[in-house]
Amino acid sequence: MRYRVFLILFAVATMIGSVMAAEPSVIPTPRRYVASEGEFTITAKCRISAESAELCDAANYLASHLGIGIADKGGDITLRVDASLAREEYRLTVEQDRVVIAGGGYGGVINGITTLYELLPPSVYNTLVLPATVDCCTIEDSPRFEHRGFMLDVCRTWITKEAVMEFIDLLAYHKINKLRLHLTDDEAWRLEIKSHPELAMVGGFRGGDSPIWARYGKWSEKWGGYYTQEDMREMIAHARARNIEIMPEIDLPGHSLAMASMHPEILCSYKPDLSSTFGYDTRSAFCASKESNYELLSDILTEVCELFDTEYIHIGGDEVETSQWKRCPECKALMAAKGYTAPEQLQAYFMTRLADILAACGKRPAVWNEAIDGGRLPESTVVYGWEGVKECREAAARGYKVVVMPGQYFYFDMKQSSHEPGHDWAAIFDWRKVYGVTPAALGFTQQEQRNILGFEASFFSEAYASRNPEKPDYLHYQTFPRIVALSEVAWSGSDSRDERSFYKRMVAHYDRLDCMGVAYRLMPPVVTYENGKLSASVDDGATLYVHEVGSDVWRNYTEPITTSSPDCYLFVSRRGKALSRDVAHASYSKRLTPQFTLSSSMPQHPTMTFAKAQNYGRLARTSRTCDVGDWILYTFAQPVTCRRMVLSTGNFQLPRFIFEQGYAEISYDGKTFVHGGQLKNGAIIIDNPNRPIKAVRLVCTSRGNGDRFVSIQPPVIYPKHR
Ligand code: TNX
Repeated sequence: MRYRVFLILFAVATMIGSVMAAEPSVIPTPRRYVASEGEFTITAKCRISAESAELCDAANYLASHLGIGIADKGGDITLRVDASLAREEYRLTVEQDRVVIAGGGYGGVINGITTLYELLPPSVYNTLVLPATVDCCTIEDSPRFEHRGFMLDVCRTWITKEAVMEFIDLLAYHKINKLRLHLTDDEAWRLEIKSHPELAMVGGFRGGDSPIWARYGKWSEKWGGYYTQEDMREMIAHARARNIEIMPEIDLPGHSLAMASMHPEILCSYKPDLSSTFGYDTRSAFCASKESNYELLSDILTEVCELFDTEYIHIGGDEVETSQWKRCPECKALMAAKGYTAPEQLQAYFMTRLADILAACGKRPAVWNEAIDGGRLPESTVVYGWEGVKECREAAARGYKVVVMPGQYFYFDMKQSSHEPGHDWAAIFDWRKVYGVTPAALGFTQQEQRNILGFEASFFSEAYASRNPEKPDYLHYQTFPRIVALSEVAWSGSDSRDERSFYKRMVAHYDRLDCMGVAYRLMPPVVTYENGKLSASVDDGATLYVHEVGSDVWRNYTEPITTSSPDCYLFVSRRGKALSRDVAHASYSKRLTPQFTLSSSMPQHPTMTFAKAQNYGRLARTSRTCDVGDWILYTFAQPVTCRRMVLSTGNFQLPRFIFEQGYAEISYDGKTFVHGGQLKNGAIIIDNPNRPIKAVRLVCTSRGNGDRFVSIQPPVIYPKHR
């Protein structure tokens, strides 16, 4: 009897199972998903039709992914605007004989299309294999936030139009609807301005004979590029078809070294002491008192306003070196005349002048959070909070609309773990931290939450230029799957989080990322060592590889390794273009910190002294830039036996403030030195020295580095393997 009941239950369960497929793993999670019976089959004969002309681009977009044609009417897949829905809301109905995607506006329809892609086999992201089936269902969905943004720094690293458009495709697949292009900075001016053509034609390139100093690993030739207005129109249209608005950022009044290198007349009118830089003027802020500056910026911003169809134009406002204004006689006079006591007030004045220019063009200002420190900007200003949650909350409390993007959650140029590339000034974090974000979890009060427009992540690209930007790999590695988590938290309404179940869904999503061709980051393999056996594992369907120290091959890892030297193996996992960082037993990354003294032909900085590096703490600095023949000497108290020693000039993670050219000399006895190789990006890696090292000297062979000092990092020294 019991057995029969069981059989009946089992039969019922399988029937339900065969009729209603399991809820597919759509990211971001839709508000409502209802499964129904049967499936819809897309064949080569199927047609798409748009019910109104405004949906033509959407129909083309869908057709290009499904590989089927478009019909004027009566298509098997219908796109519709339904005025009863909110602008970005959609209802996707899949029945056995038809599919209807209804959206409140163009964006809603695209959101429905994006979800349909996720219901299909992942080959939809390159060439969909037909026939393809979709399980019948109804999905009703709308975003939590109207602003789901991403910021791309195309200045530090030049990113071509084509590469940006490919990246836009990836953002669109994740329902990101704003792309801010950071178009100007100290290192470049990337947008054609017809009234001042030199800005992009000269300012788009650095190094070589450009007035803009080479930086970040691109030293030997003139390097860069820019977008013509025609290019930009193409990018805007490409993005708009995918429900993404491209917002320009012209970063003012600071971060303007590129502009100042071309037009020194924008700078404050005092004579700076340029002896520490051999004459190179590193001042980067527009003078706030020169009327001619506002005329120039009016020309520029007016063109920008004409080119972009956005309601807002981002005018920067971050990290202004106000020390320049404090020294400028005219800025001082202006401050006195206005009764200002702090330079922040002068910045508020500057930003307000720009806001007036924008208003004359019918646009509103968007600014980084520091811009509101010195006084009230127009009420319609949107504040982008990057420094921290505190700054975001303050802006919201003061009544500004806020885009929440604190660096410690949303700067995807940050490292994902301590031994990976990237910056670390804000935090070291992977997708899990992004996934944990909710306004409440960040501490926003109910009142403050009403002013949150949404979330934005960013990719600042200082560290990309030296890593083969001709390929998207580094950009992808830093941003995916963090963007997958951003997509979820910026879209989905719920404040509850379940990291394990989201991870499962994300791993299912990896199949899609593979088909999109994304070189995303995999979670590091877990490596354990027990009873003389070293083993590694992954839980994401990736393949594991192992590398034995001393050999140069990576082989498939298939079974635990019996060894007494666990520190002699490195593991990495890969799937598609994705990869993990390499992982070893903890003993592998141990470092040595032998006592040493630092000396140099350049005097040390008064506060960032050589002792800072000697203590293996933070950076040391010199008090002037470097010249041909300048040197830095590391003398170890005892000769050091090691497998690798890395000596770097420049800031952590960044080839900047370095010896741009030079070589290393090694001494084993502290008296005689032998050649130890050329510096690369200001650093030398000494691998497997055959004798203990007593001293190393870095010698500079180029004049200047575009800055006022050289930074010196503590040595990084790895012990020999057993
Ligand atoms: C801070 S974000 C900056 C950028 C850097 C970034 C690197 C912001 C407003 N300023 O200039 O590129 O850190 O993470």
